[in-house]
Amino acid sequence: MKKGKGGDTAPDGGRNPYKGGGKKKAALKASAPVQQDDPRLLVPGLVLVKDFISKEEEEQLIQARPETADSAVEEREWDLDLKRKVQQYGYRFEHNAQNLRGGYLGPLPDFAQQVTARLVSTGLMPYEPDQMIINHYTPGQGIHPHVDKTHCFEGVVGSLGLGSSCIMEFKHIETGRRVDVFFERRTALMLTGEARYGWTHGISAVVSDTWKGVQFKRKNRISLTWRKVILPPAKSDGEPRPQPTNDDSAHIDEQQATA
Ligand SMILES: O=C(O)CCC(=O)C(=O)O
Repeated sequence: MKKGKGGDTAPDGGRNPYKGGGKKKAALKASAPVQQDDPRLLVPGLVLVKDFISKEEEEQLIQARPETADSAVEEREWDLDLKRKVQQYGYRFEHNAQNLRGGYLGPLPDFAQQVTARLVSTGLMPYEPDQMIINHYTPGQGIHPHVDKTHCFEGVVGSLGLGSSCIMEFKHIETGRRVDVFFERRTALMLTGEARYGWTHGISAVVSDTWKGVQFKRKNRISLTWRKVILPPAKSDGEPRPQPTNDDSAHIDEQQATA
């Protein structure tokens, strides 16, 4: 896609339906982060739904009860190629190549079916997500600031944190303005509009977070992130779109561990 003027392309060159920025990146340095109870006022397009799932649902997503035949996150195989453990469902995002050429792995997992359906039925997700990444962070692990690839994923991205709360750091791409958001466990966090396209989000690799003067020790944290892919158009030479595959052999460069 050709780069347009006035902010109609995203920072990574993908499509950006949000046209909110100035023409040039401001040379401002990031100031001290702002912490506020209602971050929606500071990061337009950010939606937080506290207690989106119950404690019981949280437990069952992480670990299935032995008396049930269900599986859960911890019973599935982890991809160990990144600094943190990862599972992917739906279309596989290749972290090293930053594309969806990894193919189609199969439908989103049964254990997350109920929560996935809730995201859609509540209108938080305006379409059926078909890609999910599950990240496992031990204390001291994080994810570097990034914008989810705009040429790969549609305009709404949803995440849910299990097992531990953390601070998610937002940084406005053009002004460097930083806003810290307390991302409480069991909260659904939706990136839409400006929050999706005009700000990076990341989680510092620390063992504790301080929120309003109170220190919180990180525990193991698992996050579920739902996205809808933008499939590349079928090529005129007949090369097919990503197809079901179990090829798990892609090398992943840790430095490029963007989402
Ligand atoms: O762990 C999280 O809550 C965020 C994950 C994320 O940003 C991603 O996988 O792109």
